[in-house]
Amino acid sequence: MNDAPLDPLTALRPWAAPEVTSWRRLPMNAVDRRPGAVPLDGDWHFQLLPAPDAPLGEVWSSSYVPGAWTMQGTDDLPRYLNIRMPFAEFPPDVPAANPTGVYERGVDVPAEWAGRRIVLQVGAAESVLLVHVDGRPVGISKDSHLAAEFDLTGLVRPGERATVRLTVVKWSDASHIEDQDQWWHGGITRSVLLYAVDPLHLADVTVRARRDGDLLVECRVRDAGGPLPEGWYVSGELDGQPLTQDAEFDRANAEDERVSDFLGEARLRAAVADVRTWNAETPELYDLTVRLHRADGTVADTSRHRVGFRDVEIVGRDLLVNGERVFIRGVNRHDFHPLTGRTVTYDDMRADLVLLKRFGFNAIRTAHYPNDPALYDLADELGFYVVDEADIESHDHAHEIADDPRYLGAFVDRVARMVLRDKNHPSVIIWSLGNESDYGANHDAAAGWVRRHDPTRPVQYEGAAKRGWADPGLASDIACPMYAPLEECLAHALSGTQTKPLVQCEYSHAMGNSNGTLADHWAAIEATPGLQGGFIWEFWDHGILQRVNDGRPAGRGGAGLHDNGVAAPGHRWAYGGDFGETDHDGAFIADGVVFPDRTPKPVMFEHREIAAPVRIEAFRHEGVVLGNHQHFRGLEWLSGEWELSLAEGTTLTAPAELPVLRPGETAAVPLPFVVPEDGGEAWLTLRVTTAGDEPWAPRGTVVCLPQVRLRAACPPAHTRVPDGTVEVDEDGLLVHPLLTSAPTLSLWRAPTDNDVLGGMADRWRDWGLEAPTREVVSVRRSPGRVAVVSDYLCAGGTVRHEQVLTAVDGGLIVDESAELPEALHDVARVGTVFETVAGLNLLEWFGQGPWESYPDRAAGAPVGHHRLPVDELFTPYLRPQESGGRHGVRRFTLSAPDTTGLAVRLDRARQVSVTRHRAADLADVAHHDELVPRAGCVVHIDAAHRGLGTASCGPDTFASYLVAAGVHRWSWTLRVL
Ligand code: IPT
Repeated sequence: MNDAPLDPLTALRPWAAPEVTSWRRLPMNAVDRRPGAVPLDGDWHFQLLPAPDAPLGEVWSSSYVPGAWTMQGTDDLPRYLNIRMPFAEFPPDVPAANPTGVYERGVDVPAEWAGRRIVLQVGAAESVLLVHVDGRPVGISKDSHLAAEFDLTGLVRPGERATVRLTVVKWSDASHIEDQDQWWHGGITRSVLLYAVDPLHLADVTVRARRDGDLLVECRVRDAGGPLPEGWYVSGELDGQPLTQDAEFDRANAEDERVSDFLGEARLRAAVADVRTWNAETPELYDLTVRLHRADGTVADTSRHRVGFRDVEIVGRDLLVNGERVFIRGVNRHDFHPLTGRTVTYDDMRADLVLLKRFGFNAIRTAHYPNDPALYDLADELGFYVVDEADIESHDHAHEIADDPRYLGAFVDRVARMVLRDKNHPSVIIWSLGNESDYGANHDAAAGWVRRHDPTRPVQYEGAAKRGWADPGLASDIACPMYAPLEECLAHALSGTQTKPLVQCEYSHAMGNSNGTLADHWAAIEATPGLQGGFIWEFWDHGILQRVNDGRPAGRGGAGLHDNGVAAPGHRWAYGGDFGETDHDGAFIADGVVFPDRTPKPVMFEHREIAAPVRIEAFRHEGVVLGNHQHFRGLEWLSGEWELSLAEGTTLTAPAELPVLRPGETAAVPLPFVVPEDGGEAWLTLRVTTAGDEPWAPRGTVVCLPQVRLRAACPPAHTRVPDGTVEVDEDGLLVHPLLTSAPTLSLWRAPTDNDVLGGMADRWRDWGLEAPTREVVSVRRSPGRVAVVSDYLCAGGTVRHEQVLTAVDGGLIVDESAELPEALHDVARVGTVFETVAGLNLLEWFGQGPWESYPDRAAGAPVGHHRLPVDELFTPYLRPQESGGRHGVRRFTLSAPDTTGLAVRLDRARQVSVTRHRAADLADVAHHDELVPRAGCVVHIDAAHRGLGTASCGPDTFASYLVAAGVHRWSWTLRVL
């Protein structure tokens, strides 16, 4: 029997009561209280109980705040499930086994806080927070991604020590509406602090700053003790210039009999002349200070804000920022960290945003909850358009909850508190009501609240847009589908029935080796009025750094245990199932454009080029036409250098003078080079870098590499007159001193995540493409030439392969063909594979690079002379899969440090890969750390290679990137260096 006195905070089991969204929690507001506060971050006494009503034990351990206990050595480990809830109970119920963290610490309340109003702020706790001070109940809060404040005045004594206890219950009714696609954790994941204000204080400040320079600051004032004292007033200044008090508003308020003595309202105004407007390209900010004065003029409270003047409107079917139809080059971002799980620092967030800026992104959707508050400060400062999303995703029980009145309060509460917190950020251009929660009356209620409270921004909700892009109902001003096929978007934009801007809230799923057809999407978006962009899913691969020996998260001590996307020996990036969960969604959590340590994946370079602010529009006679593709900026912040790459020569460079161009303008620029007569295929690249330091990039950072071909290649004039000898074995396989495995036909690749989840991998397995049986049909020898015909017998059909090996001066020409029967209409690749001796560790090539590229993800890899160590060619996707390919390769050498090696010249630009892994090596393991590199190189030369697409969640690649049945021909020459 537990004879402890009944605790009101637990007695009503608030963790299974959706009607209880909070108890005695203070209203959300936009006043920043961090300056002058007492931080309570650090080690807290900690106990993990098996259930919220379990008795406290005797033994305390410690846990670091902010942080998730699931990442700090408890037996309650992270768990990944996407849609399905991790327990069977139906909303609002939760399992009896319900990990509950009890955090406790002493807090010295400063003596000088006597007479002040003392407030506790808990940055975020998931999913229910119960607060006690010195054993007395203080309050309750839900919403794992917004701060909760509680008034401790009268409960703590200035000059004395108080014991603060924060009880965090992991599973609750709220978990059912926090069913986002991410790891489940438990803990206090954002900072905790204590602050004091004068009883007479600013309860909230709302800033409205328009692009015409009109500034309105609305202040709400309260006195903790009750009625406001006589004579208070507010003042303010913007960049040092005093604001005007809105006397007319004061007069109207004074005459309004509804206005009581308990709530003070005041307005400040300014009309800023020659205002520098805010947009994502030039995020101009002004400093605003608001002061609340007592009658005698002394200052009772101060609030500081950074203000951006800008307008967001929807006109017709266009979303306009400052009157411009801007493109939304967005990404979905979670608060994620591989060492802490969910807790991110200011520096982490800055690093995220700096990286995104450098790769051409201009927008963030805070998937799927309000991100850490500092994110929005950084977005204001660095320049991002933010779709701010409320913490609502009821994926597993979406239909039941959307209309469940018990959850009505929670929906409105979550949306309203987000708006109250973030309303002053110029970066926030759209409010989102949440994610994947069906569509019901609860959404319309939340939308109604926002429309009344903040008429200055559009509202969006994908679940509403689902019912019809032209008529999403009350809850969405934007047609914001997810993973809609491009042809459907185009059809809608061209239909004549479009009424809303079309901005996909999620598209181009970045799981593993992915994001095929991104350039095709953008070509269509930029060419089609009505289409305005979207948000790639997603920024991070959420791999948690894990020790392999004991399966524990490395935690905060794991700093530095990774490099270039790869976990240090003895460690790996954990995904679903790696913490012993039997029910999980595997590597679906690893679907970002950056690795868990923020190393950019190759798609980032693709994106950078697609978003290029300056582009080569055309090549005419002796010049090129350059265009400015920004919305607000000229080119003066950029500098350029021309590079001329000759296939049969080197790369010449010359400084480039960028023309003065306003957004949307083009100009012809003379060619800086006389293109030499010889040298074969010629490419001109404009290497565009930052001319000076930008807040997100030092001077000289590459911004884009637009390119144009000046001269095509002449088809190689092979002389096929045999000269020398060709050695083959009894099976007709080439015997060569540098090859450990002869060139044979390859039809398969290690399935990418898209291949697996899109069903291609299964089909290829059924067809037996991985290891067909090779049967020699004929080997015909003539002087200096061997012609080998073989059949590759697959369950799905027989592929006839012909290989003619001709010895020529100093080398070998390999002419090949493969005939795929109709049944094999969509294979991974058709090409040659061979393996080399060890020691050939450097690849030099003329073709696209230097980073990985594939047929449908090749817009960002310029053609040129590239060189990389073989070990750096491979991209370490978390779940090993086809990787390391280079598109458009014309020729390459593979050499040892003593410059011996081999040289390969291709008949035309082809997909090539050089790695340490056979396709089967990759397909056989689940994690990168299980791969054992081979000493030699595995070389693929593909006549055709299937595009990547995005079929792990969304559309597959386009038909034009598939490998067709029928006859494929290719040829290449092999020489010894
Ligand atoms: C969509 C989700 O909104 C997102 O959180 C993530 O799960 C993404 O898919 C895939 O990684 S929902 C999906 C069922 C279309």
